[in-house]
Amino acid sequence: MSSIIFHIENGVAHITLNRPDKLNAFNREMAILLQARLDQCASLHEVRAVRITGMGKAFSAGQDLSEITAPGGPTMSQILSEHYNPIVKKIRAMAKPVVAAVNGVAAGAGANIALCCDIVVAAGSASFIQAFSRIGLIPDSGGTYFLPRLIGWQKASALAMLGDKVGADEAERLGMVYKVFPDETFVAESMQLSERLSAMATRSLALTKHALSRSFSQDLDTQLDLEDRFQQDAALTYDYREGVEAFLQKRAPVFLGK
Ligand code: T3D
Repeated sequence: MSSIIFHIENGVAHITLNRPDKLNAFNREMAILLQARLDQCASLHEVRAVRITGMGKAFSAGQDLSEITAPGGPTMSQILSEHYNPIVKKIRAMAKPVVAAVNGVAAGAGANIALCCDIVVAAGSASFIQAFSRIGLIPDSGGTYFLPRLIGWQKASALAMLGDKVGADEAERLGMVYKVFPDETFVAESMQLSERLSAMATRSLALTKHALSRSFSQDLDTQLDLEDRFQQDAALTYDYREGVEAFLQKRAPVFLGK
């Protein structure tokens, strides 16, 4: 069985991290396979949203710590430059919404890969741990970038330094998570949300994603100019014409992602 399970349904690419015996901890194979699947998602027109989740009771326990101590295991530099950094960059560059459906514990790089997604939803029993400080490391996989932006400097400092476990409800309250669904309905509700995104005007969602990403490093004037350019781009799409026409005809729009 592959360490990444992949299928496409109703416009959604479902990516499942599949090393349940290791709480879906990342080894080199899983990281490289995930990158290949993300590339596929980016290039296939039929994929209009991506949902990433974990098999079994965890989302991901981060780096497989047995791999780094094994003879011939990847070096620290390889782990970041060849495994996690490309994953985070591919998720952020993807011109489609990426949903992290956090089904259980998300620790270390597993937590930060979830947090770099566009929308993070969690099962009631899920939790997040910046586990790095517990083993003498610093948050990687974008943790020092996304965490303070999501929850503010103070909370980010405390969680990164103390490595405390944050339950799903607290993660929602802090702003790490968009919504928490009860365990019993989590799969259905997180799939529904992903399918809702896949039926929307894909180009407008991509432009929204990129505009929001840029907003943290630009002043207001520059951001207003960017919105002007991006809006003109969105206005050239079939989906924009369809959205306006459907509104005027008092019917539901049928967006085609073009
Ligand atoms: O060199 C580098 O490391 C650079 C890369 C950095 C990126 C990172 O992600 S660093 C952070 C790495 N992750 C961690 O430190 C988390 C380690 N895991 C835990 O703290 C706990 O397992 C959890 C809090 C995630 C879950 O706790 P619990 O009690 O639900 O499960 P458990 O009993 O600890 O784990 C279940 C099994 O999964 C167990 O194996 P066993 O005893 O049943 O054979 C455990 O060893 C294994 N496991 C859990 N996490 C990892 C792991 N095996 C390898 N690597 C793991 N990260």
